[in-house]
Amino acid sequence: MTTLLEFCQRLPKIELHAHLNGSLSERTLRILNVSEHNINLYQLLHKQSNAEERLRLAFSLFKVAHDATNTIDAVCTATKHVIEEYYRDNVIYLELRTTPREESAMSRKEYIEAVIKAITDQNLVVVKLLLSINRTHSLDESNESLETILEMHKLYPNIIKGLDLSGSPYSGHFYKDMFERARQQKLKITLHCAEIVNNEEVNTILQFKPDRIGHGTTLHTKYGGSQTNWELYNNLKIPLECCLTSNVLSGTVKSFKEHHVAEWIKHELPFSINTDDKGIFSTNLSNEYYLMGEAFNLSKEYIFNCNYKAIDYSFASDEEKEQIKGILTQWKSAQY
Ligand code: 6MZ
Repeated sequence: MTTLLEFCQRLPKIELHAHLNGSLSERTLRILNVSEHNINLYQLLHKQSNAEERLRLAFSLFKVAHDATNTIDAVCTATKHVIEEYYRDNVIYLELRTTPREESAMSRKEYIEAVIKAITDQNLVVVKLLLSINRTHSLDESNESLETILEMHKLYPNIIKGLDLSGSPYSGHFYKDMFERARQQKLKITLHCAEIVNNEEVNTILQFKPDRIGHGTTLHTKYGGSQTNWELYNNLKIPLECCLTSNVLSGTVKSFKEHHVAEWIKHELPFSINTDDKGIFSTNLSNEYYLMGEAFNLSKEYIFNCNYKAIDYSFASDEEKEQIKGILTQWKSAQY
């Protein structure tokens, strides 16, 4: 009889919310020649007791990863190692997201090409790329980024599947028109939403009807959401990308047992389980399923179904979805 953790580890998994530069493990940081001093900064997150400070600290840690991936080769190496680590965790379908960056040694286009090279050079995992707009960047910078993203999407329509809005929830904007434009060009849209209480913006995001929502921590009235937004969400039933460890460690959720996914489980609303930033938060997808299972006393059957449903929320083609469902069904029948 396998334990719940073993079950979660063996399960072929679907990851829909993973930021490339938040996913660099200590091992990858060392391969990229990051100093031990900077690697040790990652441990600070576990020691900081003030919740708001923890979220801010998490955002400052991205700087370490960004400094380590400021050349074409480093971006390619980082992506390769991230994919291999997902593979070792039995992830069979991965949607990796990243913010195209312009550095002195590379353009945004070269950044995206480096990530795509690492994706196409391997055949361990089916990987799709979502490109992110950072909500804290200026409108001009974001527009420039969008131009490149749309151009690259035309070149790689089977790899680049979506546009994401991310970045520190404490500042910045949701530039609706930009996402509307991307949607018209057939990119799927996923937006970080309600990481902190911000009911006005949440309402604008819900009215926009993205294909998926990241976190949604304060959507429910119990966590500061407005009645209007919660009712609207319940009508729309947009799949939620949940990231338990990230939310607990960054302090937007008090504990695993108090995680808002409880409401999605209770009301049978659509959600997927994800890692967010497996490097920064020292986790992996097996661990995330295990933590949810433990916190809410869920059966292996429930966990299997939860992971299976994530396929439908993914941005894969219908044919790819059927193939992945086939792998899961076969795996399940081999268990009994
Ligand atoms: C919002 C997040 C995030 O894009 O350089 N990012 N944005 N909320 C979160 N929850 C904790 N975790 C990561 O990966 C790092 C970037 O992803 C976004 C931030 O903009 C961060 O700079 P990339 O690959």
